[in-house]
Amino acid sequence: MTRLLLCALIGFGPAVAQNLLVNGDFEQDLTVGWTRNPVGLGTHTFDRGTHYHPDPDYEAYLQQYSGAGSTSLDQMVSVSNLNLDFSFWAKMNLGAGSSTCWPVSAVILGYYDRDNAFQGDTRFYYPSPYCNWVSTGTTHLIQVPNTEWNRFQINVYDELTQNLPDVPIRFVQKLKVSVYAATSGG
Ligand SMILES: [Ca+2]
Repeated sequence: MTRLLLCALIGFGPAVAQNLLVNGDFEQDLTVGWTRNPVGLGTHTFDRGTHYHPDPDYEAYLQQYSGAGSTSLDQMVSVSNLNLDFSFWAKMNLGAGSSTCWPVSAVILGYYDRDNAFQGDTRFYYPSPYCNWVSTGTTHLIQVPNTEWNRFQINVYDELTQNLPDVPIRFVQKLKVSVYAATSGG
C-alpha cells in the first residue's frame, strides 16, 4: 500500500481586499471564519501553531495522509467588486505518489455566483508528477516552485480577465479561499 504524506501550510497576509477574510491570519482558532472539510478516506489533520513558520505568529497546517480523499480549510466571502488583491504565504510539500495514487497540495481561489454556483478557480499548487490537473478556460494552474515558504499575490480582476476566459466575470459575486491537500487513491 502506498503511503502518502503531504501538507499545506499557510499564513495569510493582507488577504482578499484587506482582510475580507475572517481570521485570515489564523490568530484565532481554526473554527473562527473557516470551515474544516475532511472528505473521503485517509487521515485528515488540521492544526494551528506558531512553529511552522519562524515568525512569532500563528500558521495553519493541513495534512492528508494516505487514502483517496482531501483535507481542506475553506472560507467563502461576498465581494462588491473584483479589483482585489489576493495574497498569501504558503509552504507546500508531499510524499511519493504513483499514477493511481498521487498527492497534491494547493491554495485555491474559487469564483462563484450569488447562488454559490461554481464558475471557475485559480489553483496555486504543488503536484506529484502524476497529478492530472490541467489549465482550462475556467481553471488556471500556477505551480509553486519549491517546498519553501513563498508569498503569492494576484489581482482578482486581472486574473479573471487575463487567465480565465471562460469564467463569466459579470456573475462572480463570491470568492472562496481553500487551503487544500488531497490524494487521488489509497
Ligand atoms: Ca509562526
